[in-house]
Amino acid sequence: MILCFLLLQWGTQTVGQGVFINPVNTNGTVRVEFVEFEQPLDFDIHDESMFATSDPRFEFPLTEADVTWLNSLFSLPEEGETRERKEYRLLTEEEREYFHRAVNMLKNDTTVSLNKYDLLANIHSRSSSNTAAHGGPGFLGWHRVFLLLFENALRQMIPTATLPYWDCTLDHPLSHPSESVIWSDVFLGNGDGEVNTGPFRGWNTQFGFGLLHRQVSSLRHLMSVHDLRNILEEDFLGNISYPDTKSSKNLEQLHNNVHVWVGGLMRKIEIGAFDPVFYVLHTFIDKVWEDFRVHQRSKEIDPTKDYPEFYGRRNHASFAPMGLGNLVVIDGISDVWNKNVVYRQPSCGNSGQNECGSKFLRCDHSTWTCVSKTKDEVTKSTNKDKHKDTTLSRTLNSGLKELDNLYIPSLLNSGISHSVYSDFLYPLKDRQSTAMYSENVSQSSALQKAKEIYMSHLN
Ligand SMILES: *[C@@H]1O[C@H](CO)[C@@H](O)[C@H](O)[C@H]1NC(C)=O
Ligand SMILES: *[C@@H]1O[C@H](CO)[C@@H](O)[C@H](O)[C@H]1NC(C)=O
Ligand SMILES: *[C@@H]1O[C@H](CO)[C@@H](O)[C@H](O)[C@H]1NC(C)=O
Ligand SMILES: *[C@@H]1O[C@H](CO)[C@@H](O)[C@H](O)[C@H]1NC(C)=O
Ligand SMILES: [Cu+2]
Repeated sequence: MILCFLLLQWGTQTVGQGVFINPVNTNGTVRVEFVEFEQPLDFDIHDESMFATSDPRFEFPLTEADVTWLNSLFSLPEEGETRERKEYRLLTEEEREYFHRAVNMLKNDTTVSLNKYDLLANIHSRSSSNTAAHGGPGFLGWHRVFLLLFENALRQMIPTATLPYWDCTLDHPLSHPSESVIWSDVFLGNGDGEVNTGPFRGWNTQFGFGLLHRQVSSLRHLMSVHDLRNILEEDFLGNISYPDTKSSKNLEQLHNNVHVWVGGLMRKIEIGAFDPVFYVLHTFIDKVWEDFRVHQRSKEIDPTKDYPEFYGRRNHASFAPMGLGNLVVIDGISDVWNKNVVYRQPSCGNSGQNECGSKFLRCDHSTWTCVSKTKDEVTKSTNKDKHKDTTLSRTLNSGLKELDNLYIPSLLNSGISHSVYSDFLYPLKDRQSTAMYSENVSQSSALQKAKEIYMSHLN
């Protein structure tokens, strides 16, 4: 009886393994409340050992103020509230300033535990090991919801702020992508060592991880246009996700490489979100996923009904709790999250000086694609009068690089299990055992329980 009522009220649709519950209220708000991150179910399975064991420091109890604030982030854009997410280098000076200021306002706001920026980063830390955030097909949906929470937080500070994205395929063609203008003080600040230029200079982090630091370009590689083409050759979410996909088409693995390439805080799953690079990278990944969903629609595949039956770890089962509010994993593939989001990408074709629509980009006429300018190019072309002693800053930076290296061993001593992004590969050789977990949802008591918990929250 009650169930029927709910079904009518929330407009459920049947898909794949079970029932998809649309998380949106009739008035457009998302009906969720923030629940603490204690795993409500026993997901204790033998192959969890390769994932980060949660650091007890991340698990401090949330205060009422924390929960109230986190709850306030669970809302969808209002009707007509379009959020244009542009490539970082396409932002106007004013938009860039708003984004940077809003991020810093979150960092400065200590009305919640730590501060608002770090509390959200901590939510990612807590979720890194025991939810669908990583290591499976729930990855994209989890981060899509998380981005919306962060964007809502920005807009509480500056109502017009949105998330820019860092399209690292624009940097990939450079002979030294670390020289991209993205690592200048106009954008993310320096990438070598402690961040002492740009909008996030001098930032501290939490839990003893020191000052914000990076080590760009020391390991792995950025994503390329070729990677994007590979992704778009596939048709289903399962074809571009763990556990079932080889790395050249695995969007999560491709993104892991970028995390490692940036280095420093970004290199570790548990603490990556303490560097704002996390958000501009994830917004890019989300854009790639949205392009993929458009491609799916062109082939008459409905992305809101496409969740793979072979999902690997139990945390990625359709009805496992997402770990964000009382959403479940499959809610992540809904269209509601990005309904009001528009992605704007650069393309060659503008006339005049800024062919790619930005003084920070140029058009490569041999491939007819946009490519980032380097720091030097930008300095030469736009800042002739602003004199900079690059030799001095290089010397300074190489000194800092050594400093940066010091962080890595000290982390090793801290007793944290190091799930470096690279170790996040699902062991395909273990496919036999993982197949066990892709069971009939309605027969699984744990998942049944998850469903009940979810339904009771809706009640
Ligand atoms: C939307 O509906 C929910 C559930 O009925 C209610 O709790 C919430 O206050 C409403 N929000 C607005 C903005 O009207
Ligand atoms: C954040 O606080 C610092 C130190 O008090 C201050 O210099 C800075 O202007 C503040 N930033 C914002 C965006 O409020
Ligand atoms: C893509 O996914 C579909 C549906 O799960 C599957 O049938 C197909 O074999 C996959 N293709 C590849 C190349 O893995
Ligand atoms: C799942 O289990 C239920 C209950 O035992 C059964 O009715 C249903 O046919 C099963 N579905 C599949 C796809 O095996
Ligand atoms: Cu993540």
